[in-house]
Amino acid sequence: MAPEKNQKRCKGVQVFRPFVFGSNAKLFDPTTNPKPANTPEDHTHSWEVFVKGVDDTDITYWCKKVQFKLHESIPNPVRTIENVAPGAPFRVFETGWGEFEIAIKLYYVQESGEKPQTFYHHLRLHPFGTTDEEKEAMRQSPCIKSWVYEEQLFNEPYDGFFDLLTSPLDRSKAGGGKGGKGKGTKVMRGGMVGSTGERTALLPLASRPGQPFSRETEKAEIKKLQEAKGKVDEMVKEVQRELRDAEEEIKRLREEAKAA
Ligand code: SLL
Repeated sequence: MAPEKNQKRCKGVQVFRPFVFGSNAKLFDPTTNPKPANTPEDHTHSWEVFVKGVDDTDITYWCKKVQFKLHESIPNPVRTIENVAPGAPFRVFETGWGEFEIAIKLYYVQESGEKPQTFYHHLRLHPFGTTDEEKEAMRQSPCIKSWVYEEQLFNEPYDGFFDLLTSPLDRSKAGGGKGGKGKGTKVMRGGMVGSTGERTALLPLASRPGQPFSRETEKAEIKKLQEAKGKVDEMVKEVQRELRDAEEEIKRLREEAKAA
């Protein structure tokens, strides 16, 4: 939808807002995760798919609603979630037996003038990972989590939307309920004061249980990438050495053949 009349775009400005999407799944188990009444016989797991802010920050000032398109075998597969409280996730709970691709469509607030955007999440019910250790750790865990950190970019936003993006949360609407103070406020590990429902593009300094994305994990990821790059550079050098040796060998053989 178009923003209000006479609005100009902020030239050369790009605003990003981090968010997380993904799924959590649990195997039914009589003691730890009992099957709710009336769950079909063949359903083996309960699961949820969600879109939310990092560390429960607010995304509702730019994301108005989220549509989750589930597998056609599920009753009413298109689920639209809106009117969530700042800091609360957009999410759908379900039960089932199989993994599939979920189409997630983000609808932006009217002020943005942005068209909806779709991306995909593969619902995971079973342990996965690239290494045996990763898979084993998941096997031990009571919940199969498949979470993705993402950044929403707003390129040259309209003036009004830029103001909305960059103005602080109206405390009266904060997650803490009436008055907005108190319940929603927490001190994050690492010394930052944050609030459930806060509007921010900052990542928390450190991770905490259930909140894996932080500057700490970002640093660890960068280190892993740098190490991998170091290894690739080394492999490239090795191949270049082999190539040089092979070229020298060809040259030597050619000269030998010429002399013969
Ligand atoms: C598979 N391609 O074969 C996938 C399909 C479908 C999952 C998975 C049904 C839930 C319901 C359900 O779990 N479908 O009956 O409500 O693995």
